[in-house]
Amino acid sequence: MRQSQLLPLGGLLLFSLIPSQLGTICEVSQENYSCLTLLPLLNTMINSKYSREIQAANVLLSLRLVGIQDQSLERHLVQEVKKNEEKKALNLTSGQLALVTLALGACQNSDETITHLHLVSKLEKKFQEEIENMVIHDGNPLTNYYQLSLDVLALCLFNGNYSVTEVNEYFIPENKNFYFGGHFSVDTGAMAVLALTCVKRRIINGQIKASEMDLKHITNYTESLVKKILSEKKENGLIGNIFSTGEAMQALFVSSNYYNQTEWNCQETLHTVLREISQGSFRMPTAAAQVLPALFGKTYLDAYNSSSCGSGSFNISIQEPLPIEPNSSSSWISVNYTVKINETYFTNVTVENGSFFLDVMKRAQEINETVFRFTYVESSWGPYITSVQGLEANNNERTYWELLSDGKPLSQGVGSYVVQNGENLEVRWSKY
Ligand code: B12
Repeated sequence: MRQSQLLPLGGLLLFSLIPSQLGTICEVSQENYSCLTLLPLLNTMINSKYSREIQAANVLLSLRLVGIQDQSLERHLVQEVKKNEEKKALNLTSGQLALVTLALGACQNSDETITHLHLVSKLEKKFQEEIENMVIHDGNPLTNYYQLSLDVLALCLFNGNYSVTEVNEYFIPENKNFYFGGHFSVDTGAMAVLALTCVKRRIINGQIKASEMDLKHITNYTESLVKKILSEKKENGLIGNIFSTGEAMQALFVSSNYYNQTEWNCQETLHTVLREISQGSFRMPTAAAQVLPALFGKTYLDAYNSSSCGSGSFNISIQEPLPIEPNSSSSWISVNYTVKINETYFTNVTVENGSFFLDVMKRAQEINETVFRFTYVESSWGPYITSVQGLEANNNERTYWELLSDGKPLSQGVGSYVVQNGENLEVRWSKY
């Protein structure tokens, strides 16, 4: 354990956990938190230097916002992001390109890199393609509204072109794209609040033109989205679930005019998030990257220049991941696995204790290729199931493969959900 190298950062964390610019909304007392609380989170992100591009963009954006610098990590991430952008810019979805733009442009005094790579003008086109797809396909974007919000946010922060009237037309809070299976998506709503807040600030500062009516709509939509976010607040302070809470906090930080202080106890939320961190809930780099800015009182809106980001006057040491000890005394568990389309296909499989959902699917596929064959793509959250029995998920039709355990939807993917003995796992053909 090389903790001595990490102690200076601990000091930094104690200091930074007081989000000064948030006034009375979210004051954190120093005594409540150990200086080592955030180290697992940072280690996850910093050790993600070998990870995929969109993960890299998420991590780079987050570290830059809070002002944590590690030169070699930063170089690696910038290279990764650029390599991806140069090689297959056309393959990036709009939101991926927006994240790349945000990450490379974040906290820099000049936006040289993003200008050089023409990222903003490419993003303008991608955003238009999303709108065109909605016109043709019954209001369904190529991707989703989380990504459209990322698009508007990046275009707004880095002076791209977009139509305020178009934003108003599509970001009505009742739009179906804010809901999955009829349930409001906190992550999506939070990202939209950040985007709309950016646009509103630009209008008020006279940086873009808009009618009185447009401004009024933006204000009303933001207010309504904030209400919906707050209505997803749980008893323990989480908003939505543990993975949406960081971005929901960002949205609430920038929209404090729209609710009164009794409606949200920020300290309670923060306390629960910090407890979850110590319990290892944020082992995925993307999860860690999405929650970190809020813990430092930062939001994606701070990315527009260096003065609004963390100070950046400190360095951190990378703690290499500990080698995983081979499990010599492995035991076996038995789980039930079902694929449900119209019919139900069932099998029982035996896997090693500590296996992931993905291991169960692979084992079932070995048992019966015809019934249990499946495909997946790697994403920033790990493997995403795209087809089972050759039946492909389709955004134009809002279809996907839903993961469930004992009939309840899981809040993790097949690559990170650890299965238990006797569990009833299901992959269900669903509409969102
Ligand atoms: C949109 C969305 C969906 C859409 C994706 C299709 C579409 N139209 O785009 C739908 C509704 C189908 C969906 C499904 C699921 N989702 Co989802 N989704 C999101 C959301 C809101 C935005 C993703 C995005 O576009 N990111 C931005 C782009 C730039 O990044 P990207 O990596 O290129 O995005 C792709 C992947 O994120 C992928 N994806 C979406 N969800 C998930 C979930 C997992 C586990 C994986 C591996 C990939 C993945 O789809 C994106 C578009 O291609 C995020 C919220 C968030 N905070 O990130 C949740 C989120 C990623 N989803 C989540 C979950 C749990 C799921 C499901 C496992 C739910 C379930 N019980 O079935 C399934 C995935 C099952 C599978 N087939 O493998 C969690 C993941 C948490 C975790 N620790 O793993 C998140 C963080 C929401 C939350 N707060 O709980 N999702």
